[in-house]
Order: sequence, then structure tokens, then C-alpha cells
Amino acid sequence: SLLGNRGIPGIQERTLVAVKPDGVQRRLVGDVIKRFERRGFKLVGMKLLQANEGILSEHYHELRRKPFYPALIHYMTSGPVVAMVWEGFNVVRTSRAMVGDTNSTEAKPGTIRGDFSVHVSRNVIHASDSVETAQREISLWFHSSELVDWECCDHNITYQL
Ligand code: IDP
Repeated sequence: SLLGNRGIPGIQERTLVAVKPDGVQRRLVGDVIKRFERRGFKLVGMKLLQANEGILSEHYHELRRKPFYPALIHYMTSGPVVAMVWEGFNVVRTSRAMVGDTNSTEAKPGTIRGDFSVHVSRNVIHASDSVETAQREISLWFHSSELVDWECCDHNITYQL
């Protein structure tokens, strides 16, 4: 609409999603993108990159004392990742539901991990776990100039305005 629909709380929420190196190697990037597109979210940033230990140690700073931390860094630097920023109503919470449980064994069929992963150490995808985390992770992985503000043509259908 001409008002830009800025009035709906949560509609401009953003989250960081990353297809991890196993997901890229297994050519699951397209499937992941497709799921977020179909759900109704808007892609506002995306890049393929080889992550280094610097960005990953910030990204996973809360896990630095975990026994699996060195293996996690090795995994995440083993090949390129595809980092994305998706926008839409409650996107942080909905993305976590789409991604499924951290432990692939517990991840429900129909979720990304529940469909594509059998083990927690190779669980295909990352999605921010809170709005605050998302803001931190988006600014870690993307420069503001890499994020695009645009109006999706189906916006008023998606949000029934
Ligand atoms: P999340 O990715 O679902 O938010 P976190 O607890 O933040 O889960 O863990 C980050 C990542 O660390 C997981 O996605 C997984 O790749 C890895 N990880 C978590 N727990 C384990 C474990 O017990 N063994 C091996 N890797 C793990």
C-alpha cells in the first residue's frame, strides 16, 4: 500500500540464515531458499563466502567453552557458506521452526534439519535464535550496504492488507 505497511509490528523483522558447508556441498542451497520464499519471506541480503575463524569465533562466542567448539570451527571453515538475511513477520521464530531442532535426531520431518540431516555435527543450516541475536549476527555477516530495501509485489497478499 501507499502507507508502506510499516504499521504492523514485527513485519520488518530480519534474521540471519546460513547454509553451512555441508549444505552447500550437498547442493541444498536452492531448497533452503525455496522454503523461505514459499513461506512468504523476503530476501534482503545474500552471499557465498568462505568464513574465517575471526567471524566464526564472534558468531559462536557463546559456545567457545563447549567440547565440540574446535570441531564446530573446523566444520564451518571446511568450505563456503551461503549467508542470507530474510525479512518478514516473526521471521526469527518462524525460521527456527522451519530449521528444526539443533539435534538432527530430534528434528521433526518437514523441517530442514529433519529432512536433510542425521547428526548434530552436520546440521546443514543456521538461523538466529532471537531478535537480538539476529541483529548482532546480521551486522557481523553483512555490511549495511549489502542489504537491500525493496517492496515485494505480493506484499499486500502475504499480509492481507
Ligand atoms: P543452533 O545452531 O540450533 O542455534 P547451538 O546450540 O547454537 O544450536 O549450536 C550451534 C551449532 O553447534 C549447532 O548448529 C551445531 O552445528 C553445533 N553443535 C551444537 N551442539 C553440538 C554437539 O553436541 N556436537 C557437535 N556439534 C554441535
